[in-house]
Amino acid sequence: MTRHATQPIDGQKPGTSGLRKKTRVFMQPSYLENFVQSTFDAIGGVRGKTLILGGDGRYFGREAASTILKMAAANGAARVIVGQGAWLSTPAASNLIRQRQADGGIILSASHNPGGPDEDFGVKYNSANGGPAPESITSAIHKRTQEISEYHLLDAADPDLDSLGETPLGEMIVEVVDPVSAYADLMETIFDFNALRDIFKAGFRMRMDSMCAITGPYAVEIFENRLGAPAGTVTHGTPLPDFGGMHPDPNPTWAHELMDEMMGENAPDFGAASDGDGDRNMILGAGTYVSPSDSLAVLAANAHLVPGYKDGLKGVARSMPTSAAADRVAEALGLDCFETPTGWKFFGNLMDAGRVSLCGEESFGTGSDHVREKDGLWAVLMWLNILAVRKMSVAEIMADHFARYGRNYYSRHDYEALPTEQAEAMLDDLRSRLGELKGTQVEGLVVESTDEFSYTDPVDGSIAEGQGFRILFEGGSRVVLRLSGTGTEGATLRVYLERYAPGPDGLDHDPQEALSPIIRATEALVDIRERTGRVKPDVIT
Ligand code: VG1
Ligand code: CO
Repeated sequence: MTRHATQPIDGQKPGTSGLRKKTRVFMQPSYLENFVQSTFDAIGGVRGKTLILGGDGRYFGREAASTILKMAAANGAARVIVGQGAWLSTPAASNLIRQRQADGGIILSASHNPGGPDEDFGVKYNSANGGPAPESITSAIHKRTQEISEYHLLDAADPDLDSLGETPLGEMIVEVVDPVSAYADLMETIFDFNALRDIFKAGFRMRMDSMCAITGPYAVEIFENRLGAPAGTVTHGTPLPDFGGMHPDPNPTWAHELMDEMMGENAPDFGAASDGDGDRNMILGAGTYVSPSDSLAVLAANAHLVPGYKDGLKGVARSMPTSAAADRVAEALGLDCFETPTGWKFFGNLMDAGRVSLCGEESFGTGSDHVREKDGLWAVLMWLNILAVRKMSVAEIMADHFARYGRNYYSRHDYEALPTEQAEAMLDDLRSRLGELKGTQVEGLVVESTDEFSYTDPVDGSIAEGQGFRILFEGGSRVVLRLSGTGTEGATLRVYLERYAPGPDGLDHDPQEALSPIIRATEALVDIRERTGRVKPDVIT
């Protein structure tokens, strides 16, 4: 018996990055099965296909992987390549899809959301290019979840996910691979590992906080084993089902242990952290925090120093709420610069078409066309390689960058778990007033223009509407507001604040202070605190 009758389940609509729900929701009978079968159906079935499967090691990942393998077998798949222990970081999964020329892959992760029976789980489908499925596919999946009547699942024992090698599961081959080696090999083709070995030999000190999530084994292999960094360079390096209670979101709030060390006495030269599934990164120097938007700009300006990009970049892309710091570099280098909606899936077409090689988001995501996902450890290696070549500290590189290009002061304020109706009403109200705001004087600023961001993909012409509200002030400051598409509880309002300082003066202010007129103006225009009853944001990055 491989056919199982089922009924549609409400709410299986993929968000910014796959379907994310409370783990217990995913553990309900048929919940995972419905979504996976709908995914298979929406991509025209998996008969004869090869898929990649793995996740970030969070609670329920192993069980989910077993179920998906039995479903793939019952649906006629030829082969599923799965990371040992059902582990694969998101960029490593993307790499395997491409390297093994698979038809697609399934990633089990809720990324930066906490894990455990009472926390979050997620499932995401990636296409044959290695990138997150575009909206055409995610909407087809959602549509299918609303009409599904049966799923297929092989009646078999749970497959062995721990022994490397091939085993049959029904007619299908399950191939268990080392999750780390192919990815680490790829990194060796991009970066100057000899130069990196030399700086560690000379005493360069680094701290990599893997936050008890998936990058631990990758980071130990790359930094400690292959590059010779001392043991203990990687902290929280063992992936745990509940991330040891950590919230694996690499930002100053959640990676506070690393922050304390990097801002304290005798700090290491360089610090970094990554998220649950290994696609995000935070970059720090001794006493220095690098905002993700600035990190993207620095990588764009220095990429040619890294062997993998020695011939220069094809172009740069950033998500709309990301600061324009990268645009200034692109302009100086004569590169195209694209502005996409939030979510990595919007970069795929640009990379496939060879129009960009570097992409980034303000949410601690940076990556290149070496895979089709953002890539945390890749970003760390980019920085290391640039530091090794320029022989400067992180603080010196930042000061030099700002002196050359000016500084885009930037911050994101998140108001989490708001009642959904309240948050939606607040933004609906803003939408209705948006046209009238032009010319408004508020807190010493004048509103220059407003709009709701809509994106037309330059490659396939597809349109994504309603991607966030933009209020631009005279003089180049702006605020962007949008609701998160990755949360599992109520609504999260994200407020993105930006102000440009051309220099040479005023380049080393505290960002919250530099942005305070825009923060006050936003409050006056949108009334966030009044309407939500919150006195301050939950998370400031
Ligand atoms: C957030 C970020 C977005 C990122 C997405 C997935 O989405 O803002 O930039 O691509 O998470 O990242 P949202 O809709 O909550 O703002 V990951 O590392 O969680 O896959
Ligand atoms: Co992630």
